[in-house]
Amino acid sequence: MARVTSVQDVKVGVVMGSRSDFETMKAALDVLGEFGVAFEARVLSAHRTPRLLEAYGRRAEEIGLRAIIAGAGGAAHLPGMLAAFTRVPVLGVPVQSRALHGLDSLLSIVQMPGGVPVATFAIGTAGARNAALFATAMLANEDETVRARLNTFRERQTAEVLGNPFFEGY
Ligand code: RP5
Repeated sequence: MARVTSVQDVKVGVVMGSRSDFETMKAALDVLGEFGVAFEARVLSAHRTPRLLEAYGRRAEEIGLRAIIAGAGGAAHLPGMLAAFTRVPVLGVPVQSRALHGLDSLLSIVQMPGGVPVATFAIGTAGARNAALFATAMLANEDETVRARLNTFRERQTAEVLGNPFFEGY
């Protein structure tokens, strides 16, 4: 995991609406750790801790966050409300809900009114992973080390697919 020596080092904030989102959002933390991107992670709820959410949004720019990854499920207002409080780009991850399999989360996050953007990713762990890769790509624009790591990752991923054998006989 990325080592953080002071709050000023933190580049990406990862927030989730409930502890129950951790299983999904862990995928984002793993990717950031893999690329050596310094992050902070916490539970923050649009409905259960609205004042804390506002404070987090207002502080985001001040501490130099380059992106906030926000995961929530069901009536998933966390990413949108954060975007209302900060100009720091918000990357929304719809967590899979039990009742509607995450379609509710996806629509709650993606259907923002014009003027308050949230970049919305796939439902579940693929979305959490991709949100972290996206944040890493944003940081790669300003950080040579992160850029090199991302290039290596992409090359390896391609090589793995090309290295797959044909399924002979099928
Ligand atoms: C949302 O409600 C959370 O993001 C979570 O996905 C969902 C359910 O939360 P719990 O009842 O499990 O705490 O706010």
